Amino acid sequence: MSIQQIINQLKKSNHILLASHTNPDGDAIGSLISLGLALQEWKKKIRTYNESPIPAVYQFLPSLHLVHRTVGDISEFDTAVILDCSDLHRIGEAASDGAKIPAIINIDHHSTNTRFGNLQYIDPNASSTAEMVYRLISAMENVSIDRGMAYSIYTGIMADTGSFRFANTTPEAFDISHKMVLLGADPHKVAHHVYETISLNRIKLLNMLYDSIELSENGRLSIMTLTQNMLQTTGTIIDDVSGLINYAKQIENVKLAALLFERKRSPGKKTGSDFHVSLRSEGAVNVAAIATSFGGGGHPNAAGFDIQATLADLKQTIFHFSKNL
Ligand SMILES: [Mn+2]
Repeated sequence: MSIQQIINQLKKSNHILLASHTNPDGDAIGSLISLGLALQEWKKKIRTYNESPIPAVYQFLPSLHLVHRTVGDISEFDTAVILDCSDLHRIGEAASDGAKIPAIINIDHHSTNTRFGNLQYIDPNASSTAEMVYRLISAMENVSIDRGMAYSIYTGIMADTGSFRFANTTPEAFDISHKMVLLGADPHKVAHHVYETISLNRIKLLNMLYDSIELSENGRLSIMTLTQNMLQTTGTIIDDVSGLINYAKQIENVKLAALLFERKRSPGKKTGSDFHVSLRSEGAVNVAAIATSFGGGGHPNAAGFDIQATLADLKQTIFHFSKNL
């Protein structure tokens, strides 16, 4: 699928819905805003959508007011662009209605992408969806990347590469970031907002999260647990799960880290709660394969899935994977 085919579709579209995954990270937000701004340059009628609140650390991004938490009347859209989602369902509750939009463009860098939609632009070698959006915008006539787009693209790449530390930190990631800095994105400002601003309540939550860490017998698997009770006690809302799990992964000798996030507490103890499980690994340990076996997806070293279980059962299931490490 060529970028040009996507550009042709966008050109003939009148009303475009742009959406990225729930519980958005920097890449989901950055790619959403930057492409939205570029399409506005084309004088297209757009609606940028994300079901979840934007995490506090990303509130500094220019043009964040563009992002709505409702889709509005779905029949008004002739085209949808789905960003950073391995599956259409990742956009949340709007997915079933969204599937009815006549043209669906799927732009993503997850190797587990299900290739949904009418037009796909999938590149597992891209550092981030923001990098792919950069390539797309660069190919759009009469659009020049302004400061707002530069901030969004830079933040997307920085977030998905873990500040240029992860294995997806490619020459292209640096090259595009360099260009974005020249166009006005201030790396210190981004880092300050994303990493150096933290509330006391958040510190208290981190304290509980550290305390929740358990190691497998061989010390190679770590589990961190985040419950609704912890959020309530500390008065925090969950925004960036992807950032939290790194604490469990940093532990010496740990090859696989899991964050068990209790999304919704179940009323009855027997049925368990709704959990989102985030997985991170080192080297050859493929967590995308584990996540896929539970109906989820992701990258070889960063993946996740949803499951309904009791916390005790879920821990046992996850600890089982330590035997192969
Ligand atoms: Mn991404």
